[in-house]
Amino acid sequence: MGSNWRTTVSLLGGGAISNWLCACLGQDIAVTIDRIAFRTCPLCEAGCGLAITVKDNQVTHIRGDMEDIFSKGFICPKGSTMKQLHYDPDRLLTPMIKRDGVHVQATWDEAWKIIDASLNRVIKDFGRESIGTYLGNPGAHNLSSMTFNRVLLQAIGSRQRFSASTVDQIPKQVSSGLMFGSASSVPVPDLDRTQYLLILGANPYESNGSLCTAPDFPGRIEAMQARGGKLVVVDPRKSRTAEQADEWLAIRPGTDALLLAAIAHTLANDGLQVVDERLGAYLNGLDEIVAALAPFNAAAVATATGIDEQTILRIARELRDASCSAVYGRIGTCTTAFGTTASWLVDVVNIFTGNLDRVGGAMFPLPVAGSGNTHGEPGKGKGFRIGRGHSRVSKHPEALGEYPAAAMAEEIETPGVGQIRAMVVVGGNPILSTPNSERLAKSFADLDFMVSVDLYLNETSQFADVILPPPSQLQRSHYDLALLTFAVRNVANYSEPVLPLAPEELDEWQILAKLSAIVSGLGADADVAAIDDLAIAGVVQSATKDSSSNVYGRDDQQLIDELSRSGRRGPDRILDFLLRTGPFGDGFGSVPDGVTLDKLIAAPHGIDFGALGSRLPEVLRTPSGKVELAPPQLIDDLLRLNELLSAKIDNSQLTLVGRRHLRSNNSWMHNIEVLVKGKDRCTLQMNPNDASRLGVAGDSKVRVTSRVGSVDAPIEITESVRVGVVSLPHGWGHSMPGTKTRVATSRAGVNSNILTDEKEIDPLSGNSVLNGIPVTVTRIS
Ligand SMILES: Nc1nc2c(c(=O)[nH]1)N[C@H]1C(S)=C(S)[C@@H](COP(=O)(O)OP(=O)(O)OC[C@H]3O[C@@H](n4cnc5c(=O)[nH]c(N)nc54)[C@H](O)[C@@H]3O)O[C@H]1N2
Ligand SMILES: Nc1nc2c(c(=O)[nH]1)N[C@H]1C(S)=C(S)[C@@H](COP(=O)(O)OP(=O)(O)OC[C@H]3O[C@@H](n4cnc5c(=O)[nH]c(N)nc54)[C@H](O)[C@@H]3O)O[C@H]1N2
Ligand code: SF4
Ligand SMILES: [Mo]
Repeated sequence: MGSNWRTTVSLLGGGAISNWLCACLGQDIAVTIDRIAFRTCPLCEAGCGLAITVKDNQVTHIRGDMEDIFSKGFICPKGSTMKQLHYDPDRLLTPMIKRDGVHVQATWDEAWKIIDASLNRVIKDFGRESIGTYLGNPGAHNLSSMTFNRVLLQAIGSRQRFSASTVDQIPKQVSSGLMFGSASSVPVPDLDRTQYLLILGANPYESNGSLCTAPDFPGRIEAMQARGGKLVVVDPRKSRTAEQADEWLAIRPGTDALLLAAIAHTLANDGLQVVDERLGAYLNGLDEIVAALAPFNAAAVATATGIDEQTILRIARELRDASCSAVYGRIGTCTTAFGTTASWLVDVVNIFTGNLDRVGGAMFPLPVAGSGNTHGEPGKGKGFRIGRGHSRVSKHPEALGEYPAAAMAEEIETPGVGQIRAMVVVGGNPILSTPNSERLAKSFADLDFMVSVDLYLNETSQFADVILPPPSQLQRSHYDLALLTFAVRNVANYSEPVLPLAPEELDEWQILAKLSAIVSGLGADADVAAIDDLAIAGVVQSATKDSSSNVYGRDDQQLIDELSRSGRRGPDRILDFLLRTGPFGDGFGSVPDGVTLDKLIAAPHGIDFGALGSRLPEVLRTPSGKVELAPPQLIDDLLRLNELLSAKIDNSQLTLVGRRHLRSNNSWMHNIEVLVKGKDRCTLQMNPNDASRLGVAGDSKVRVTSRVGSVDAPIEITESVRVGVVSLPHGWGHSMPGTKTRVATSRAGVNSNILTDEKEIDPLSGNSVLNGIPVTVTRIS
């Protein structure tokens, strides 16, 4: 498979691209260019289009693709660093195996043999439940993982499943599942048309947005303000997004659910006329929720949230009275003890203002491929459940087929049937990303066996007996199967690989398929084609059996043959099927103008299927066919929330929150010099009032201590954090021995998850509490 060079070279003869190139690069450089490849950036959720200049099969430049239908040339400083990432001398190119405690290069054959012997020995001695898995965040941006991680989990056959979801967005998926019947049905703010946006605990000026795919999120916010719209940001820090806001509300960490409950209460108390008019027909449980909200009036929550009564009443009414409005909550609302309840209340407020499923409000995307809410009977379904099983040690309920990442250490440490003896980690760095990292690191050191599929020898993969390196981001095809399901427009972009695989390299899906074959007992020499054929057969079968699918009743083998005629295998073949059977698909001929992978390949800047449209009630998959406003688990959780109202506030207690920086990406892009150079970013931010109370000066180093651990960090005194709040970014702490990330190690910083507490979780979703950690700060002399 090549990349898009033929299309682009022909465009270079004239037209927009060549003009742009000449303007950007100068005529003389432009003429020596071999090709420009177009590729969606997979680093964060924004999915910006990149234009990648390749000379003699070497990437020379990366810029924003001006013609990308969604991002229109926008990129952030990370986008162009796919080049540095690809050429990073520390990136692993061969498997690594641990010999006498040291990682050495190995061949694939050696690696497979060790894995075959060791994993299957653990399975034989202790059973499948003794294999734990942790899937990391980059998998959500990776077509190979999106299509083959599931195959691997099934092949392993253990319930000991963990992922970065439980240190991230799972509360929003659980609340969406309970309300709308599918965890895929997450409403997103209709950014380009809204006139009032209330953001809680998200900082898209640094993060570029999450569960709301919108390249150039900042530009879209500024366009809203330019057309007279208002931005209100709720955040204990004056983040860059808060700086841009028309109003900043410096909330006390962990209390967003109270604020949202009070906003909903105010709207209900005022009469809810809007709901009756527009959404009434689709709602279940309105009376229950209104009754359950009774204790949470604006006056009652003022002290706990730190936001005064009048402000709360005003914001509620502004949301209702705006021509259209949307409430959007992210990390700061999800990674708290009330993550699911806060996520639910976000949508309750959107409903109470009449703005759910409405232009300019919070809307359901209609994803072009692979969404859980575009198949099955429209408008009705089996609904969504949590707690279909419980974790072995602490009995945490299952959510979305996994257990809390916070429970990984105890599951590894605690003897008994089902104790985890071996871990398979795919694209994850839990030693820096999950709570009480020091405990987790100790437990990882005690594993009988571990495999990491990772680009780097880093804090987590250093524990692995075998590390299997996927190719770089530029050497694989791409389609944002996960993130496009949360996009503010219905769009589709496919990218072919920009650079070829080297002869000894395997694509990531081949690695995952081989691991699947090995744990299935097919041996180290197993052929991955058989696993691939099983994977496509499974996907095809579920569609041909689905009476609402455009291929319902068709012959499976005939469809597979048609898909395979192109020579495609692996993720691309599966993607073609998902596109063709999706809401815009060609249905294998039944919809002649419908989309196929070939059509996407012919459109290297993507295809725009338009602005979001109304999807109620078709989007619902609840048994009632209604929006469940008052799921019992969530109504019950309001009792727990009520306790927060009366909790005593200790004004001398400091509370730790996190933050992100535009030039970072969780834990793993700190090995790119251009991104980390400049002044130290891993500082503990503290308000001047707290600093003077504690006697710390601007050049001090301080020790931050929580229930579980302690780290030393330089202080940064700033008005941008609320009094009583300190902030330390996550993803740093690259000083562990045994790693090989030389740039990162030279600017190691400290790991904020040494401070976060694995015992503190949102009981409904199992999500970790990563914000609002009680800490003490002392000066180090
Ligand atoms: N540059 C960059 N971009 C990224 C990432 C990255 O690491 N770096 N990571 C990517 C990933 S995986 C994700 S999930 C997204 C996350 O994207 P966002 O959700 O936008 O995440 P953050 O930038 O961490 O913003 C969270 C905000 O919540 C605030 N906060 C903390 N506690 C509370 C609280 O109790 N209440 C309220 N209201 N606010 C609180 C913090 O101060 C912070 O400003 O970003 C993605 N994009
Ligand atoms: N305190 C605190 N902790 C947090 C957060 C926070 O806000 N505060 N945010 C949380 C969030 S939102 C998230 S998503 C998690 C992230 O948690 P993780 O997913 O565990 O961590 P990442 O830093 O994303 O590390 C990803 C790993 O994947 C590797 N990698 C990169 N690309 C690929 C690839 O294409 N294939 C493979 N196989 N490997 C690859 C990298 O080298 C790295 O080792 O962190 C969470 N942790
Ligand atoms: S905003 Fe995200 S997707 Fe866009 S260039 Fe930056 S890292 Fe890539
Ligand atoms: Mo995340």
